[in-house]
Amino acid sequence: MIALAFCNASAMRRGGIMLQLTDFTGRRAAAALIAAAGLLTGLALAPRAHADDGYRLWLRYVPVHGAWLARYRRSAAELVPGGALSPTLRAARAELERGLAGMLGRRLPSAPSVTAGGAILFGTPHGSPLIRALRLGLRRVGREGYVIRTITVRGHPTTVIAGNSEVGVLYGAFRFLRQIQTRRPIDALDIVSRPKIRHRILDFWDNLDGSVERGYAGDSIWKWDELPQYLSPRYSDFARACASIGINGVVLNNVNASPYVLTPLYLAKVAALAGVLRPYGIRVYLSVPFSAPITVGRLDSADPLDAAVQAWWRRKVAAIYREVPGFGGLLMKADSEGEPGPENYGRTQAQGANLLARALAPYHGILMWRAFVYSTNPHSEDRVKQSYDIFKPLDGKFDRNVILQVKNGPLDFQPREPFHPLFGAMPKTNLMLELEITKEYLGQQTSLVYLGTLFEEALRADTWARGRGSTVARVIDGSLYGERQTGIAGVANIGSDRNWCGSIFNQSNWYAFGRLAWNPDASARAIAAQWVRMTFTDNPAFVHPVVRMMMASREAVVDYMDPLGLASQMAAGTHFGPGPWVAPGPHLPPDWSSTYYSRADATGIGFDRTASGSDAVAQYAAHVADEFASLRHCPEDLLLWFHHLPWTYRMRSGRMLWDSLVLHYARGVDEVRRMRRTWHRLARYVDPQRFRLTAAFLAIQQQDAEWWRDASIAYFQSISRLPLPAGVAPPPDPLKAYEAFCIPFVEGTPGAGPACPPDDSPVPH
Ligand code: GCW
Repeated sequence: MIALAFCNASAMRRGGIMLQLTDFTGRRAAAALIAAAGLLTGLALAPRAHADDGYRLWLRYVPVHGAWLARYRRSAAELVPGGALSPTLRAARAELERGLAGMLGRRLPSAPSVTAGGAILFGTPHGSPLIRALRLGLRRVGREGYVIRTITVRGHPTTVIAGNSEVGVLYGAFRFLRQIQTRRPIDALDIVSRPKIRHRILDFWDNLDGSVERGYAGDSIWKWDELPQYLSPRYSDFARACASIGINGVVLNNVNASPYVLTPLYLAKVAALAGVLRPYGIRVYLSVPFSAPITVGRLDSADPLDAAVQAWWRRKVAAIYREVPGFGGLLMKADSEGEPGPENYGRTQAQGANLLARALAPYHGILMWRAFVYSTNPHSEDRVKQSYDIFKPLDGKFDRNVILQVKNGPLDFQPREPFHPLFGAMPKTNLMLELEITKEYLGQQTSLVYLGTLFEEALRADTWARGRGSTVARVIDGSLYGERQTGIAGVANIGSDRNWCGSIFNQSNWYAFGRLAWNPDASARAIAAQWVRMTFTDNPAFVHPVVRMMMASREAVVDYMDPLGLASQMAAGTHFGPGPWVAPGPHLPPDWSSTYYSRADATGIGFDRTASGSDAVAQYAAHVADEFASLRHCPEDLLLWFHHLPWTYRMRSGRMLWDSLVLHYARGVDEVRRMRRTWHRLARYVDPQRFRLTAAFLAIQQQDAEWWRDASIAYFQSISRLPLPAGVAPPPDPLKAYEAFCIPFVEGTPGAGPACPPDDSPVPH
């Protein structure tokens, strides 16, 4: 059959959206035809919406119409800067001008003082005697917070946007604009806000050669070859987007760090970037390799107790601060995945961390030391226990400017993991949370997966360290143990793609990260709704179904990839697509394989982490350990993470475990189908460009989801030997076809990708 259709899943993934004439038969053809038809119907319905390439993110500032417009115009008539315009206040003014001109359709005049109703006065009490005299109670908002209040000044109703620092004012300006973007009143404001977490950081895994490890949005946005002479306008647009959600730090380079970043050649480039980001309240940080004293400093050791090594780091850090005023500090991945570390010298992680922390301390710099430390030891009984075992005994041994950066789960950013047992277990150590915004394990660039719910789940997890309510959020915002160096990091999903994140919906994950970093108690649903309003439209006929779709999207991916607490079932290396059959081999350590985690055999499936197995449950506080260890109380969505169970085990629903597993895979695919249907109904509310991109990506996601479902069912059925539950169709291809199928190149995968011999056999359905 000749049809206008998408090409096969793999080619489509790697080639982006391709419509092409191709010759094939089968289910995919039908699906693709339906997709194409849906697309055309959608386009026919679309109004004359302007093309939008997604560059403006959630800062689109499109015109307001109707009653709101008149209302807003009354309250926004002139801009009054409170005091001299520093670069930061200038950025605030520029944003207010841009946003209000876009939304209210007129350029606001600037006035030296309040002269009319509807003035917007912005500044700090330090810069403006008028703001000082207003007694806004700014002490409550700390260094970075803000107050926005409607107040009468010289008889005129005025909006005051004030903070103790200029960056607080900038944050307030964005907050004020958001009020309009989301159609909230602005004529009687009394908003008080301050961030609950001090260091709100994006970690870029960007290499100096322009590639991005686990990046699915093109190359790095940092153009090292052009720096320091040319500063792309993208840098300041990036900074605006970050400031709009309160992000105040950026680690520029990959944790698998190149030593070159510490050389004068690159430090000059770093300084240039820092200069662009500084007015937006963003500090720059660098990842560095532990071996830098050897590779860059030509010493013969990097031993943290060696005086020459200590002196080298002191000199290097001093040079960085000379070159980059306001530099934030360093990030270190040591003793992990081949990276050197203190272990090479028989020293502890704390000795390694304190080496750098002491060099940074005179400048108030921080050292973020990653807890993602493990050795791929074939004899280790349970990889997920390693980080706790290494760090827990070191509690209290780290200097005050060290923050231990802990991934949300004990394994590695899987679609679902229990919280990392270090949270709550290190009362005498600063702990920050590391989340992955880039969707390495969640479908990468094309899948629509809103991570707000995953982040929320991680933050709300209750460690029970000091009784009920000792959530991860309380650990990292310092309210549980009173740390002052609090932090949260997200591995960025930003690249050189015009739309920044590879897809429109991936932008929501950057947004959600920033909002939750500011307030870890915020609701993922409310954040999604705000994002949709600002990114697309305020029309409830669009907002509600799209928010529903986003809220269900992460569970869908869990269902079709790793249901019931399974983890790490993907293809090795690329981390894209199913690979439940991946077993340890001469070049693959056990804990990089899938079978190590599923432990599927004739007797059943799952990893026994109770006392009869690896006893990883014992790393949690007693209440949590008991819950996870008990079959009655263990959440079913983590069941196979903690228990090895017979295929015939009865779930709470009364269903057999095997049936339940299969139904989860099917449910995940069904949800993606529903997402596609929802999207196709909404064409009339979206410009054709963003509509089409999203529609095509959802079609890809459906194919990926079916591939995951079919391959996983085929594999596990070969082990369980049980029939499929009623209503579930058998996988269309034999297991060996799925096993043989291999995608050689995947964006963002380090190296050349896995060894995939060129294969001439047909792509599985
Ligand atoms: O999940 C793994 C990724 C690696 C990454 C590592 C880490 C930067 O597959 O690409 O390396 O985590 O977090 O250090």
